[in-house]
Amino acid sequence: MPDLSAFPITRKWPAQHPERLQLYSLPTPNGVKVSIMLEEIGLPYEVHKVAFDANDQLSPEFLSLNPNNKIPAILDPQGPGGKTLALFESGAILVYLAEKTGKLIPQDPGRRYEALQWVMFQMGGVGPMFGQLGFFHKFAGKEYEDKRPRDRYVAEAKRLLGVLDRHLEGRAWMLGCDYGIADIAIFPWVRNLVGFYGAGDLVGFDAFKQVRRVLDAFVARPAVQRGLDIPKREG
Ligand SMILES: N[C@@H](CCC(=O)N[C@@H](CS)C(=O)NCC(=O)O)C(=O)O
Repeated sequence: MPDLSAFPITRKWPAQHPERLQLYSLPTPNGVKVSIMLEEIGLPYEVHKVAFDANDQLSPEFLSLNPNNKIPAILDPQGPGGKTLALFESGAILVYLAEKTGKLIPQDPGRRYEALQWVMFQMGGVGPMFGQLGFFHKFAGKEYEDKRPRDRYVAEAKRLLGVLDRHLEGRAWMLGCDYGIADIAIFPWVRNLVGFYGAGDLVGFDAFKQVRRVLDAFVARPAVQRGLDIPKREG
């Protein structure tokens, strides 16, 4: 049985199954990337809720695993070389899990870089830009009189949706026939933009027909449905 006691995070969130991968998360667009991935690949894991309303992400125990105070983060007791691996940043976790299991990433080296390219596109573009749009449209930033910051992120979100829409023309998923980590990185953010942020009209989402088609196919996957609610919301 692996001993995780050297990891201070396990003092606040004790592992009931220390032999399993430990996930520290919430069902946000970054959090669900990892729960969806784990549901898709069928790797046993134990999930721990990091409650933002209690500022759990700022606790010393959480910061010991991710000094950047953001979910998701993992501890994998069966990491490389049989050692426990602590990891944060959802993109890095997706790549790690895909390579660990040989699932949802192409084995062909060129295609593998294509998958990484789209994961980076999400991490550096879609996530940060849609996130800022959410701030200026739904959260505190909506009170700002000056609408230029909001409009800047609306324009950038539209541009990114256009890139995706043109790329998805004639493709089932980001890499064509092969569903994988690029889709798992991107589509929780698209869903959040039109769902939780309620920004569909603002970005003219109806015009992005290919993005809509793939979003619908993504959300219809049983593993995605399960992953979107992990850890379970209360009520
Ligand atoms: N680049 C990071 C971003 C993670 C991130 O922004 N997580 C948000 C939730 S979606 C968070 O933990 N926010 C808490 C905070 O900022 O205090 C990743 O992809 O893992």
